[in-house]
Order: sequence, then structure tokens, then C-alpha cells
Amino acid sequence: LHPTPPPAVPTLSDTHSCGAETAPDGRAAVKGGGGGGGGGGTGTAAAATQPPPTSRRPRVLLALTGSVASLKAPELASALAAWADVRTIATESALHFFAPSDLPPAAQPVLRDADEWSAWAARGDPVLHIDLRRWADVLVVAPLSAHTLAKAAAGLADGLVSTVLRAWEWGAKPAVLAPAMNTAMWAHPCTAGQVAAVEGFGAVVVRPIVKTLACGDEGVGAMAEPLSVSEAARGVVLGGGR
Ligand code: PCO
Repeated sequence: LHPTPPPAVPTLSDTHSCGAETAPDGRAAVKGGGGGGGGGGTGTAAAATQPPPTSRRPRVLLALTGSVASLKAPELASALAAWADVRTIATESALHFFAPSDLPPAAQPVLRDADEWSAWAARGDPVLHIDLRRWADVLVVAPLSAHTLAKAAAGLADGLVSTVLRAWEWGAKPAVLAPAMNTAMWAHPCTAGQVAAVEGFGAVVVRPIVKTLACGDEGVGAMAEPLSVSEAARGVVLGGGR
């Protein structure tokens, strides 16, 4: 754990900018955008998305959740910052696995639940999860923990990351989700339906890959490689649709 004081909340006008589905070549298999999958879902929310104006860089809202794959946060944030302006949010559990100061400066500060409350005191004050939603062209939740996947599928909203997910303009703005969890959790009977649910909303799900996991198990459940996640996000945001 790397405890950090809550960072100052920047204004959004700042311009700092149930089974293995790994592709045969070992790269992450990508599904989503209403195409079903994750256990036979039949997604329906494949509305067209607007690409960002070409006069500015794409804007990625990176959300980190409580999977050990949050160890990869610095690598993923760097990959995204190479082509996009990045803002970063994290659950409290995610912060067990990386230090915000390890992220590239372009992906700092890391906003967390406390920032939602400190940003708001009275009517008219900014509502952080809404302002972040408005700012972003694409949401990237990587890693998406088993818990946050379940909350997203059910529409639960009890923190900064889950309120962004609940407030997301599904169908109008793309979202890329990269689940990561133990193999048995991925294989749990509840997972396929939850993946199908978020794909039904319109999410692109970058499937976990086979690796030796943090607990020593070997199997599907590791987060797709950061570059694969970054490329999936770049594809959906610059492609202007899914
Ligand atoms: C924990 N869960 C996991 C799933 C996520 N793991 C991963 C990789 C890392 C090492 O390459 C940890 C990034 O295994 O994404 O391990 C209990 S088994």
C-alpha cells in the first residue's frame, strides 16, 4: 500500500493535457460493442460514437480497480499518454497495487473517492464523476476487478469509479473494459452474464489472458497486455464507433 494524501482536484478546463478466450497468438481477444460474447450475451447498444475533434488529442479517462493487475498502471498509463490526454481515477483497493507517483506526470493526479466529496460542498459546485464523463472521449477501466465488473453490470454506484460507470453515456461514448481476476473467479457462473451485460451497454471487453497469476495459479485471468488495452482504446476512439 502506498498511502497518499488526496491530490488537489484539477479543474476540467485544465488542458494538460467462463473460459480462456486468448487469441492463438497469445494476444488478448477483443469483443464487444453489442456483439455478444462473454457467455452468449446479445448486446444491443451499438450506437455510433462521435470521434473527438481532430484539433486536439483524444481524451482518455483511465480507471484502475482492485485487481493485482493494477501493478501494471504505470505501463498502461504511459501507453495511453503516448497518444492521448489522460486523466486517472482509482478505487481505494487499486491503490494497494501502485503508487500514484509512479505514473507518468501526464497521467497524474490520481483522483479517488475522497476527491468526489471534497470537490462538492454546495449546489452549483462541480460533480466530479459527471465532469470527468463530460471531459472524456473514451473510458478505459483496466484492470476491471471482479467486484467492479459485478457493480457495473448491476448499475451499483458507490464510489468515483462506479459512479462514472453508472453515469457513462453508453452508446454515445465508447468504453473499453479489461477484466482481471483469478481463473476460478473468471470461470464463476456469474461472470459470463455480467460480461454480456456490459457488452449489452456497448462496452468493448478486452478479454483476460492466460498467465501465471499473482497467487501462483496458471490460467486465464491476467489482464491483457497494456499495449493491447491501449490499442483497443485507440481503435474505438479514433475509429469513431465500434
Ligand atoms: C489474483 N489475480 C490475478 C489476476 C491479475 N493478474 C495479472 C498478472 C500480473 C502479473 O503479470 C499480476 C499483472 O498475473 O494480470 O493475478 C489472484 S490469483
